[in-house]
Amino acid sequence: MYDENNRQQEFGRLLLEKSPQEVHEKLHSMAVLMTYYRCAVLEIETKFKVLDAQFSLSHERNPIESIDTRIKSPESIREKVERKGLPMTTQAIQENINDIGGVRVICSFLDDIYMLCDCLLQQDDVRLIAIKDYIKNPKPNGYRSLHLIVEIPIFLYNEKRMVKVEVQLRTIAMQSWANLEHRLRYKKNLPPEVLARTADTLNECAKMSNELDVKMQEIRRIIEDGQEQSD
Ligand code: 0O2
Repeated sequence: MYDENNRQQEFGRLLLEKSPQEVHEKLHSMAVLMTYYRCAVLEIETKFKVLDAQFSLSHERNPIESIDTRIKSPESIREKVERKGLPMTTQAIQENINDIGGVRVICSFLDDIYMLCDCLLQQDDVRLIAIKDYIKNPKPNGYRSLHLIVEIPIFLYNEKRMVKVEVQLRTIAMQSWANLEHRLRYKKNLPPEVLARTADTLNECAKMSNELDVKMQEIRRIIEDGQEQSD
């Protein structure tokens, strides 16, 4: 880990050494890196689309409501690199920032989240780096979602590269809560008293959205059981 001194030295050195050629090279290497993440995100998105299509053929229903993909913005990468006290180099970024490529999968039901997670992790080109289960262990503010950091190969014309992608799996109810919370409070630097005044209600809403997920799951189980009996 770089400390503040190292970081300042690095910035100083860059300023002194910076020539148009160097700036061009730095920008180019960053653009190349972002292309790798874009390819990896495409690969993961396709894997989920394939699972959804296959599941819809065999079970006549789609476990996935929608898939969003994103590449972290340069400002957001810089903010995270600085927060972690790292140098702004492509190597440090690749080794330490795991969520540059992001895939968010919105599922119909709670069970679908874990089913899709298992299906993805069973694939032999997918390596699990980390898992955070904010569904079983919600964040103190109520945030729920299943987060995976996975590494997959991308095949370029002259090489194979391993690239990390963050996958977030959540239900429609979790997505609605997270969207609104993101808009209202997430990283907003609000005064502590405002955070305190809204915390309980926000948590209550998270619990209600969890109840909704559990009840909808139960309704689906009853319907599926009923269908099996009538077949
Ligand atoms: P944005 O704006 O959505 O891109 P780490 O990567 O382990 O060093 P980090 O990034 O805090 O630490 O990991 P974590 O906890 O897994 O969170 C990553 C992402 O989850 C966030 O990305 C959000 O998308 C989402 N998230 C986490 N906590 C919350 C929350 O309390 N509310 C909402 N709405 N979303 C949350 P970014 O890059 O922080 O933000």
